[in-house]
Amino acid sequence: MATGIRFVLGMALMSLCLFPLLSVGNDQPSVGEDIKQFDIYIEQREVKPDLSRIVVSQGQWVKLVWHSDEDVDIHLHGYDIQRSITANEPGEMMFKAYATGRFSITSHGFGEQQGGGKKHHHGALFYLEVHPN
Ligand SMILES: [Cu+2]
Repeated sequence: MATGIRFVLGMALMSLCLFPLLSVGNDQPSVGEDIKQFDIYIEQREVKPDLSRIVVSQGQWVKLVWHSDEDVDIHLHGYDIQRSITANEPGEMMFKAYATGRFSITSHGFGEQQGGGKKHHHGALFYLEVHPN
């Protein structure tokens, strides 16, 4: 009985260990890998309903789907991912949460993107928290 359980645990641990090796250099999830999706709505330059943070576990695939009533560039700091979101068109940002920590997600210039000097909105829209397993 006990050895049976130990065997199952061993297999589970082994697959956990092998998975990162298999997915190195892959920016797409493998078939069957779980993706956590969050839909984020921006209205009048604010996230609605109010959102302070998104919490995921390390190694989790995350898909942020942005809905904005205005053109905006979104920047996930730390992971340094940027996406230009078009007004009223869902925009996706997908990544694997490989690094733990707290990362701010900011907007770079709502609409007024002429002249090269994009405005960096200093207040974060919200934070991504990646907790260790
Ligand atoms: Cu930024």
